[in-house]
Amino acid sequence: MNDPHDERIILASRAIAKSQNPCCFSGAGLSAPSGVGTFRDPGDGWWSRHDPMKLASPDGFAEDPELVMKWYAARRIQMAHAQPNAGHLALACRPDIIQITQNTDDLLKRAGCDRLIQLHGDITSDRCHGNCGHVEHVDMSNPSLNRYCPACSVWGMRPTVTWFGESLPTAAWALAEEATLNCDLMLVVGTSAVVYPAAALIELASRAGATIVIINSESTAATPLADHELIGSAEEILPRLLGSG
Ligand code: BJW
Repeated sequence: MNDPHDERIILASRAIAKSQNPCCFSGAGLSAPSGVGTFRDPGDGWWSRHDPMKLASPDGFAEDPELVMKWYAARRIQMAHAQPNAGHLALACRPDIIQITQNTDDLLKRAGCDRLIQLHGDITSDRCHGNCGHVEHVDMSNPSLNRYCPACSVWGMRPTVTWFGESLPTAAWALAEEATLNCDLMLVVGTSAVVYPAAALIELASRAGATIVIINSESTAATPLADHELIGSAEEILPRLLGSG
């Protein structure tokens, strides 16, 4: 008897093969098999152990900058030891797929994805919180902790990522909206789809008529929008779906 999971993968593969203009919208679940922590997985997600507003908001940084930078240092060291997994590599084998990611790690980049839009910034650099524009590359295996901005002396340097209450990087958002409106199929990989405005891209793609293919270890807030939903690990499903495994 045919495995219904295999049949679902075959049907979704056919939709991808027919697509002229595919894009991929990803989240922390894509990097989870590489050993990078997710935010909302019960038990081991960061937000099930810590208050997100204390670690990922301007108010949290103002209140306890040492706590915030220590948390980022721990994540950066975790990422420095991580390698792209089979999911990242399968996506990199398809340069026609524009990558829109909420992930701030560099695993898609290291896998070889060139058409990459990072909606929540890039954890591999720090920028001046005072907005003088100074940016510094971070040694991910030995990240710096709190320091004043060396360019304008304002307190202090912080990760070049988007925190709660902050606007998304304007250029990245514009590119993501354009890619979403132009795509005829969107892969939605490893995201709980609860953080806005990023999650609104799935609704935008769906309303514009794109086929939505979700790959996630469980159902999510985006499930009602799915034309194809494949429940399982991204590193196992993506290579099969994209013909590289
Ligand atoms: C697997 C797997 C495997 C595991 N295989 N799958 C409209 C409505 C409601 C609220 C708002 C709204 N508009 C704005 C808001 C407020 C807020 C928001 O959305 N809050 C909601 C959470 C309630 N949004 C914002 O504040 C945003 N800014 C903004 O809107 O600016 C305008 C504004 C200005 C002023 C005032 C108000 C608004 C900014 C959002 C910033 C998000 N920042 C973070 C942390 C920083 C980045 C970093 O340090 O790296 O970004 S939070 C965190 O969530 C991170 C992620 O990018 C983001 C999304 O998480 P993601 O990727 O979906 O991960 P998880 O953990 O949630 O899900 C993982 C999934 O994978 C799970 O489903 C697993 O099952 C699955 N999985 N292993 C496949 N192997």
